[in-house]
Amino acid sequence: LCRQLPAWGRAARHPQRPPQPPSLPLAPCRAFSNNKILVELDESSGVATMKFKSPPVNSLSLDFLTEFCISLEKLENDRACRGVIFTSAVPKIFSSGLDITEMCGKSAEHYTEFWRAVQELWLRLYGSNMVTVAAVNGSSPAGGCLIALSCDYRIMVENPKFSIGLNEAQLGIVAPFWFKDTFVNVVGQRVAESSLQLGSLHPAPQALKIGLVDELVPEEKLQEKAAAVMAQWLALPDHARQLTKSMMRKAVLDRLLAHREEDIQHFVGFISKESIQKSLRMYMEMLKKKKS
Ligand code: CO8
Repeated sequence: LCRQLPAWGRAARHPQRPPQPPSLPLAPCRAFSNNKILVELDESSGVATMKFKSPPVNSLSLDFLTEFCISLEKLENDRACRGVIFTSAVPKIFSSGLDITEMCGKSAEHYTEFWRAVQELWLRLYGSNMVTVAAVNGSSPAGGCLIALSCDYRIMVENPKFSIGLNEAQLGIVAPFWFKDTFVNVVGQRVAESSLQLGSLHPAPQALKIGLVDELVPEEKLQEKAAAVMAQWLALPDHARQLTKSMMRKAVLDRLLAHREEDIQHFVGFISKESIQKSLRMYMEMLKKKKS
């Protein structure tokens, strides 16, 4: 792909890099992996794939969040990388959202560290200079939905059994303002308002209808489609795309940056309440009962 791009396409993000002559051999694919995330970077296209591999449900534990942020930072600083596709290596699940066990029965210090890591993930992903595409190959509630919403483009497998949405209200908790802002920026005020109040999880066809995802594809076409979308986005000059993205997202990012400590305090106070702890315990029990 990089060979086909005009010189400005690749050079813009890193003006010091000279345009690649067409006769260069294709660069190899580099991979790095830690416990919960696998990253493969195809240097010839400049596209990395980040695969979540934390069974059973890719829940966003503190370890997962930390690995995610480190991986994203590595790619952001890698001159060979211009775009990232996010997908899951766990069948039927993209991500089950924040790991509820991280929010139950822990200390205020733990909640503080956990919430800072959640903020960090969003700040890095929503503010990324790279093109970000979510290839949603399974259910994606709450924090999983936030990851998809924070990308530039969302493609979901057309299976109506897979659902996506910010369902926090169903757990008796409230999506923070920056989850809400990200959601509104994708689906608009009216849809976000009802969807958030009802804690709706939208089956894939409905998610497409309300604009929560950009398109649906059969599972076997997902990676191919994600690569095609990525190529389309990467065909533009990086600097123009990046400045436009920043113009669209800056106000929302700045809002959290300006209130980050307050937001942590709010989360810790809220999640530490006995009534909220009780709701979360009941929800976890409900998940377990559902199985038996
Ligand atoms: N955290 C921790 N454990 C989880 C989570 C989770 N989010 N989701 C599932 N699990 C566990 C289950 O309890 C179960 O554990 P075990 O095997 O020990 O019984 C195991 O993972 C497998 O789960 P299921 O059997 O339910 O797997 P299924 O394949 O049938 O279903 C689903 C997968 C659809 C993902 C289903 O598990 C589900 O709906 N999970 C709950 C998802 C959810 O509601 N997440 C919301 C998390 S909250 C969040 O992300 C934002 C919070 C913002 C906080 C704001 C506060 C101010």
